[in-house]
Amino acid sequence: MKSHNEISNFSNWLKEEKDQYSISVIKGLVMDATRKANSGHPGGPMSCVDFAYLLYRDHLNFDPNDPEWFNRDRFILSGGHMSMLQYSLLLYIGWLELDDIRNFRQFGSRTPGHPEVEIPGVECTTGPLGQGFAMGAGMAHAEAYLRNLFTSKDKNSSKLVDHYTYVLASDGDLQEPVALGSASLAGHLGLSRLIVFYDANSAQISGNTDRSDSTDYAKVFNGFQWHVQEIDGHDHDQLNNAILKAKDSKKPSIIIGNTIMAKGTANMEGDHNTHGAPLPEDEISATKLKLGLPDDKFYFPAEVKAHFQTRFETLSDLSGKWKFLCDGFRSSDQVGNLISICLDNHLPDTRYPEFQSGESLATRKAFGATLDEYANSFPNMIGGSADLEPSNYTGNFAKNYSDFGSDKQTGRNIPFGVREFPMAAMMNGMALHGGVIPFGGTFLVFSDYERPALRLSAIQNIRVLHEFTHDSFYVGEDGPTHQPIEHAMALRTIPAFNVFRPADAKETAICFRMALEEADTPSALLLTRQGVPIFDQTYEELEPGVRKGAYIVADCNENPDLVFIATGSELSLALKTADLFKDKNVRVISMPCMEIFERQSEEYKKKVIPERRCLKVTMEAGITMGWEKYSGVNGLSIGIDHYGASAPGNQLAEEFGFTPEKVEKEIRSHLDSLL
Ligand SMILES: Cc1ncc(C[n+]2csc(CCOP(=O)(O)OP(=O)(O)O)c2C)c(N)n1
Ligand SMILES: [Mg+2]
Repeated sequence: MKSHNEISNFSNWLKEEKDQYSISVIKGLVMDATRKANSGHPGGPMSCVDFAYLLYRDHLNFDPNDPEWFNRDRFILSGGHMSMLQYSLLLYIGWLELDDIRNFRQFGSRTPGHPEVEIPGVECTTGPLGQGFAMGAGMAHAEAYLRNLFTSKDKNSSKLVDHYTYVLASDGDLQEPVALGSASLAGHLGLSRLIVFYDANSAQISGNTDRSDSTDYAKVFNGFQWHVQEIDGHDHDQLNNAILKAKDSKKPSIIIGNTIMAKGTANMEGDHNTHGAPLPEDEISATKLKLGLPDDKFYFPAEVKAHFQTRFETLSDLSGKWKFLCDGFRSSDQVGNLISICLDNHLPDTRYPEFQSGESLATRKAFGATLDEYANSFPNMIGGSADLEPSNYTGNFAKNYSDFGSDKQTGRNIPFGVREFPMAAMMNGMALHGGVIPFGGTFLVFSDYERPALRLSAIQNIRVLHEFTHDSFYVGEDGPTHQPIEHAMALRTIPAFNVFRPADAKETAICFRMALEEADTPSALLLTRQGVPIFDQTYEELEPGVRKGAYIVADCNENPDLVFIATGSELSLALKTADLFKDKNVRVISMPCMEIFERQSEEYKKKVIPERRCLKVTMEAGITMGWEKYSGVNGLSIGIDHYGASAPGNQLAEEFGFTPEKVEKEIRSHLDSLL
């Protein structure tokens, strides 16, 4: 093995020797950064750096001068704990500096504990194992859809989107069901440009993987309809060949790389204790000696950087040609329009669907009608339901725009199957890829299955649209397992996540539009199974109020004695209850989105919800916790703080006190108690 003593002669080394040495330098950086931070994960990066280095050095397409170049290959480090591996490669590219590496895991640094999407060259925030894999599948889906969409308009435009998506997954990633669920779907959908390298180092935090896992992943992925290769993950020829074969495959590919934990260390190879703790100083020194590195901290010779960058000219040419091609297409009718919507993120003009005032319509049906209207002008809108298509009213969309499938990748409906968590995580990948606006539907009660991905969408500030129907005990006969209770408020506890609970069909359409316009925020629309009355007001009359998150729907002439604040189906309950209070001044407020209301000026908020003494009553068919914020001291929250029951919804409304008469009684007795 070559050593630093010979580096003055670096240009005469064989490529293989230069590569091997560059890999050793990364190992040195990983050991030094984790040691200096006194935290981090050296073992994993040292086991899969052979793959990652060769991929970046010889295969991955990117524009060295533009980390955001649209047609770049995507690389996702699903095992985000191995962040120092990715940061080292970004240092080699030049998107990070050596000082960033020295500041590993420090406040405000560009090298946080786990990769975060804001860092140039990092495609998504990873750390929660399994989700990076699923986001990779989502990115590969977005790529396949866009490639086929462009090609269908003009086959010369097929080169506008035609990249690969690489995922580096660890043992823990594959043990997570979300990875397997998305792998199953990716195989079925034929996402052929998805390439996963599995770092099978047989070690994880608590010991060797054989304590908890005896899965034959080759068999599993074969069964998932993937192209499977199993190789020695340290053998460079095998790695290069496997990557080339994977690119050629018509199926998604997994390269199972058998590797050794902490490969190259002096005395700790294979030791699971290297997973999450810096190596001891003497082990670092001994390892550097073994690898031919000087015993310096953060050693990063210019020769290594230059060797890594020899492909940069070709890469710059590639993106330059792409930009030329793209500019040429901008003036063309069809492809130009797609570029404007998908690549430049222009929201096309649309109309709201017409709804008949005075009639009753479930807001889930209003969502379906709005989706049909919008899908027309938004070719970038793709998505579907986790096998609740008839209930979610996405069936028309599926009929009009076909299922996406391995033989029809222009299809816009994604038949997710009963895979809620993979759906939500893949949607995140699609949104991060860009070019598409993903939506996904299921029952509100199953939003719990998606929750980790909802949180990750909010952390990443991305636009995903979740449709959650059957939003209260009014679901009825299916019983308590299907009746959300704590879910609306539980979703509202996720920071930077919009929860819309529209009160009628027109509010639903406006909230849908708002969710699309919130380009940096994920949204959930909570929708009724049962019919609710459609407002008399026109869209023009409603829109300014809805856009503020909460607004006065019905008011009194004088200062109100009672202020009702309601969401969704409880707005009509509030209005009917108000009619029973002829002896009081009542104001009724619709609050379709608490988060957006909170963003309004103090002046507006006080105008809508007065500070002066009056009884504030909130109404939502869910838990009351959280509503005290608006009902205040001595206020009243009408809700349900226990599980539901199996019975027709209207009967449950009687039982649970959700009729105007019962609410009136509760309010009057509350008023009495305050005397
Ligand atoms: C969902 C989730 N659960 C738990 C963790 C904590 N954690 C981080 S890495 C890891 C397992 C590490 O094993 P492996 O994936 O094989 O990585 P290696 O030790 O090979 O680097 C765990 C449990 C996590 N990051 N995400
Ligand atoms: Mg492992």
